[in-house]
Amino acid sequence: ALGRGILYPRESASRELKELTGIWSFRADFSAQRDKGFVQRWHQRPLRQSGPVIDMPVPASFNEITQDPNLRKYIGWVWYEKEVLLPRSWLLNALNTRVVLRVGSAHYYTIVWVNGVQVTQHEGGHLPFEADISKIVQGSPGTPCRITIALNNTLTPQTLPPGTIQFMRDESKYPRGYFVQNTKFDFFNYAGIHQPVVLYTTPSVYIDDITVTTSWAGNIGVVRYQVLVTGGTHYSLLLNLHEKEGKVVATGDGPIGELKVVDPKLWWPYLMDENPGYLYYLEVKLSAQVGGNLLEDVYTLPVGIRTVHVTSRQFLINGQPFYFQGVNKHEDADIRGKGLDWSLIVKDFNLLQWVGANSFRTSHYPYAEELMDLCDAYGIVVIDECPGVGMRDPENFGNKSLAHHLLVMEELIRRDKNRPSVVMWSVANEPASELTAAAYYFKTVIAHTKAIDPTRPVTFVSNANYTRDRAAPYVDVICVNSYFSWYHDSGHLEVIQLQLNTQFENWYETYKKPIIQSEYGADAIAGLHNDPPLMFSEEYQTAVLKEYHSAFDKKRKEYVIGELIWNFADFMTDQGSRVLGNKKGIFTRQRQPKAAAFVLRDRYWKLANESS
Ligand code: BDP
Repeated sequence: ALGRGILYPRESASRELKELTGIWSFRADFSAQRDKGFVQRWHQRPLRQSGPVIDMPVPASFNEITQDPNLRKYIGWVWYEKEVLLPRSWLLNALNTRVVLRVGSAHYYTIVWVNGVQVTQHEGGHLPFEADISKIVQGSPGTPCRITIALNNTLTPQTLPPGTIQFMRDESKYPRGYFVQNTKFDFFNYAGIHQPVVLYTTPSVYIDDITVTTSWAGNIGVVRYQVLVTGGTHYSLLLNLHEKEGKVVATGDGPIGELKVVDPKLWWPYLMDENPGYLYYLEVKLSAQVGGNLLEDVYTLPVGIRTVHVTSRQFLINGQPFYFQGVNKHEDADIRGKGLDWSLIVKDFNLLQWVGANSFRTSHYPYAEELMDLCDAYGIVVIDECPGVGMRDPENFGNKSLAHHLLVMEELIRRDKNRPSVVMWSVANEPASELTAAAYYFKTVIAHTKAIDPTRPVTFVSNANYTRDRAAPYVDVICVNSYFSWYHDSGHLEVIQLQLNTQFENWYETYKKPIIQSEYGADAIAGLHNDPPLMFSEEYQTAVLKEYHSAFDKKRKEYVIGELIWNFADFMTDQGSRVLGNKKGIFTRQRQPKAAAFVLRDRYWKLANESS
């Protein structure tokens, strides 16, 4: 277990926050071994003194910011740096202030220095990490705080997602030392500091983590809480649960307890209630005595009261059958790549609501906390997926991969465990689950996930044959992807209903578990038309969708519990067989609707009206 928390940094009466969003200095290490930065110790002096630096926005992927094709496809170490001045009150250790540096996410392997001293390192993109830097910055008040972040986007068979580096040694064909990164997943391996870097303060005795689980019975809602305090042992805790406008509905004290709410307003998904995504706020107040001083720490956590259960045929939220009418997304957009972008986030929520989607899967990695917050607030249900994608080779199922996979699940659950929107964990997408090694591997990953979070079902997304899938026995919900009349029987729309029906029946008869169609779709290049429908035209994409929908409707009232279109929007991939990326979006990459978006919109609103 990780032993400590990673609460989202929020300002409060006891906590200040400084966002380091904006322009950082940047230098990619183009030396043959990519090791010049370490040999020359670039972190020891300001980066600009090491050689030429360029301006780089944070958060953003670095790949598409400049006109340099070599930076777009760069593999290896890149260096970022920012100098900041800290307020005097942060620097006087007499005030028992703790200064923390937090990176929302950086892809992939990251080392962080402050004023030349290494403060942390982290493996894996998408998830946050932090370091207490008080000792370093408080030693030298008045000097700027120089934050250096080196990150390496190289993927190996043991990373998540995995990849391989291939050296091209034939010097009659490739320049000396030439290498490429190969991956088996279908999106561009954007890299950089993708989510905000912040500095924040807490008192030296502080609220380190909060875990809540919720339930309700009759007219009583129950919020069970556990608070982890770090930095001291003599403290007291007071808690209250209040409504947005401040009305307190329950109070408690101590690190573990239960709050009871009379006539609770439950957290309901979008379209299931007039007021979806209802949140209460759990305010935790810590008081501690440190050397004659009274310290106080305050942290407020949004809480939604809801339950999740899975039966052999249904997915129940608050005891009501829930049908996932949703999408798969990517963190992907022009210019910024996978970097957090508020305009894009809010636009995407508007589009989700417009299309009538009540849910999405975070294909194929965890998404930004800022976006997850809106899922909680709008009632958009989330299947929270880890970066287990492109695991197609036996080397991806060894002990080292497994140990890392378990750690990633711990980090993901630690970050998202309190979110009412998250109703299920997905531990992988389309792994080679027919391999012998996959059986033990996924049995272990799924058991570990359930041990850390016993409150949520667990799945992974399969595209294996139902008779040969060795991981499916361990999941609560079967998630299957299929591309009938696309990758198989290309152009033959008439096979879809038959094949989909067979697929559903085979899986259900084998496992007696509810099934989500976790991907289906077809590429369409916006503006390309052909009737009769031909592949890549908007007409073909809509025709594929309609065939799938007819088949869903036959099994929907039985055990098919959801449909997630592939994909919400067009997105960038590696170069190869794709035309400037994957075009299976119902929206373009710029978020304009294709004909398929209107088809899905009609369907989703019809389903919503049927069930209300
Ligand atoms: C599925 C993958 C997804 C791809 C999609 C496709 O899960 O990442 O983008 O196919 O080929 O197999 O469009």
